[in-house]
Amino acid sequence: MAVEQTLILIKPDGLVKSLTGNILSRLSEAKLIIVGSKTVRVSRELAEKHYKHLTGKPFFEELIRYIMGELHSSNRVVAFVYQGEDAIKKIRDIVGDTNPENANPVSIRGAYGRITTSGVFENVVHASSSNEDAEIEIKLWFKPEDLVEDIYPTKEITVSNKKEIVWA
Ligand code: DAT
Ligand code: MG
Repeated sequence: MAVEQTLILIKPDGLVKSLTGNILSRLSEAKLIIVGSKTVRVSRELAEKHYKHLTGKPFFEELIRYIMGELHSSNRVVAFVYQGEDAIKKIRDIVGDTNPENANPVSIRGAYGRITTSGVFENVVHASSSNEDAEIEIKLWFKPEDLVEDIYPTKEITVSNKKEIVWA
């Protein structure tokens, strides 16, 4: 079995329901290591890139509003990169089925997810579903310097006239 990386997001419903600790406890059963973590404000651009594969679906706009926190007055998610043997499947098993009504009741989505009356799957967490998706998603949410391991090739570039915010 190969060492893999996977992106986990604690979505706005997970945060407003104060489930971070519970979710991390469940995920720790996979015995993987965390190589990056951050709290991220989710812009529409980031949301649309993350869910690019679902563009055109009838639920797309609500899904974007959900991940942006517009359904929960919380414009952030907490993102993690987990690494280890067979990480993607191990995490997906703990996370459960996409539809929280179908998810195993002991999975995170089965225990804490719900479907709203307007049909949004509020399923608490995101987890990458393949190596290809994991690479695209990790590169979207994290910069190389945010991770404590060099998991993908990097290059050095020189950016001039770039404004940067530093501590005052
Ligand atoms: P997953 O998050 O399990 O990888 P996905 O990538 O197919 O599932 O879809 C991304 C999100 O879109 C999912 O977490 C919830 C939402 N979604 C998917 N199918 C849906 C549907 N039929 N109705 C409402 N929301 C849906
Ligand atoms: Mg997916």
